[in-house]
Amino acid sequence: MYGFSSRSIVLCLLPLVALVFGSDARGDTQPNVVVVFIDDMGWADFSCFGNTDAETPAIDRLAREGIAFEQFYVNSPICSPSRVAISTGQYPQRWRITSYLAHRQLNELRGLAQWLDPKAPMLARSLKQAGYATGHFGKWHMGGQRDVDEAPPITDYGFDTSLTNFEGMGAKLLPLTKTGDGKVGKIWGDAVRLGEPVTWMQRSKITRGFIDAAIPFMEKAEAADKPFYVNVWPDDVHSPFWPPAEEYNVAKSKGKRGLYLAVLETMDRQFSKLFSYIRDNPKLRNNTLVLVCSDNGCELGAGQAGPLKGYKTHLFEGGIRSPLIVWGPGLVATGAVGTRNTTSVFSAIDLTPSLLRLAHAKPPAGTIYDGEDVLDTLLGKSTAGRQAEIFFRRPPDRKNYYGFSHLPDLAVRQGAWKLLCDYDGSRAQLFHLIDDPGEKDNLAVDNPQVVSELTTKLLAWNKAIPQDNGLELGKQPEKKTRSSRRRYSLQQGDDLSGKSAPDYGGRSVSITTSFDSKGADGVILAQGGDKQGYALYIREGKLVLGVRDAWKLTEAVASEPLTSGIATVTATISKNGKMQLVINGKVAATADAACVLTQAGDGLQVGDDKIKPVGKYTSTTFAGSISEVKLKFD
Ligand SMILES: [Ca+2]
Ligand SMILES: [Ca+2]
Repeated sequence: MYGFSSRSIVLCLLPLVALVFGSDARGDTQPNVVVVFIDDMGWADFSCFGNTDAETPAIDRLAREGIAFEQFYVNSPICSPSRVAISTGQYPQRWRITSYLAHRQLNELRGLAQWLDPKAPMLARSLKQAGYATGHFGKWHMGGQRDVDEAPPITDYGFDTSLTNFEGMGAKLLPLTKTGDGKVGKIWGDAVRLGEPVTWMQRSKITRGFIDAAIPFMEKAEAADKPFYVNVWPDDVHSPFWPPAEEYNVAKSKGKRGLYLAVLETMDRQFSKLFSYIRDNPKLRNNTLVLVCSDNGCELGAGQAGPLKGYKTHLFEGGIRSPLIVWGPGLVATGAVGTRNTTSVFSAIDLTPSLLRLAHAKPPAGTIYDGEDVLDTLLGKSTAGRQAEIFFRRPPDRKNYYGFSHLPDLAVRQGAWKLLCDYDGSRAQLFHLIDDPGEKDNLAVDNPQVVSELTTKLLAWNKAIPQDNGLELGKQPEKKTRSSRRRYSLQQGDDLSGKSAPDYGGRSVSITTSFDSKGADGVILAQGGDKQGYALYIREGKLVLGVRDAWKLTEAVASEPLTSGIATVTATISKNGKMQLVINGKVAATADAACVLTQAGDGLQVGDDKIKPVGKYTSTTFAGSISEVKLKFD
């Protein structure tokens, strides 16, 4: 038990949790389990967690009829690793998934696996082996996204069936967007390559789409007299924010947060269908456990974390603490219904061993979970937290983020204490989270013994698990002063990255080049990635000038294919985003990106586009010959 009332904590010397299950007697009943894992929602975003700017009545009702946990953690402040933790009961570092999975090259750069190894001890597989019908409905993001299109299907991870979004293999729902003026668009269309069938739906209805697939799955399991384990993991409330078109204009007038809150309320309304389906069916009502939490903290300017410091990607509480609601009228202790648990400290890795006991299921032979069985606490029969500390490591690519710089690399929560430090134990910060949940008052200097003992444990944990490239990527760059260089003369194969990349933010761009495509598609020049940047490329024989701004790609596409021989081209982007393509002295295309260019992290390449792609290419590396490229920024 944790002694929250006392600061004299016992630093227990338990090894990194060793919870090996023996054989469990199979019980008479195996409750159904539904896990709702929301994307990027802040700790204080449900109205029952203090949001006064929006209403979440469906979720609030679950909390009133169940238990709301205030000291629950996820095991990473970012998508993919948090998903691995809740799915396996193990720290995600063990599986080398420590930041969001992206393009192959970017995954390699950060020292990540390309996808979760299907050998991981998936909760789903253990439940399936115990007789459960298992279904995953929603965002996956544990492999199969961007150009990584040969990841294993979700059904290789212990699920009987799956329906996902743009970050997973197999059947999927992809989003249509609609603004207040009725303008319809599509996003993430590239994800079609990750598997079909694809159903295009309004972005604001996709959560309902997942629920509409989950309910028949549950009905079928019921009809077959099988217990079910169902994940409903919405894209909501992750950006970009697309509330229903009829709400769009009003929400947008309130800025990013207005759009976010409209998405949050829309999600809650959609979930009421799922919760009502379970609540109103007497057979399900008393034999189903529903858990609701968020995969990581909120995006800056969107959600909120109440008193907690920091955002998504940070190891501060705002990045890793999540609301948790547990509902199950036939399972939760009667006296605990409608209560708030403000003291029990545990985390997403603890759910796997807990749910296995609930289900009378066994882990794979030889599995050692980092998680502990806290089932009695989930059901309101105990207030014990996990015994061992909870350890955290930051995503390798998030040393500086959201205006925070030089962020700590590691963190540990033990009892009331939280320690954050760098990989080598330096720059320790120590907070007493009961007195100071906002991590304002660093008590490290006054508590050298606690700092020493927690640092030792934290470094030992970090040393024992696989590393990523966080140390290298987190090295502080020398203070970057804006480059005054405005003219560049470049050759095919040039790669200007890091400090040598041209500074184009807020400037106009002029590209003058001559090349012979020899009939090949490919990139003439690209700077940036799929969030910000610009590129000149040949696609299906036609020259294209592309500008990315906040993920949105605007293209000026030449109406006619290039003729054979050398082409002389001038491509310009004005300071306010007006684009023009001139081929052999004739204006071939214009477009308006309606933006001011923003400097991107990715560098500039001639004849290629490395890391993340700016444009939509049929071929990235250019097989033709580029005789020269002149770049000018004003
Ligand atoms: Ca997320
Ligand atoms: Ca790039």
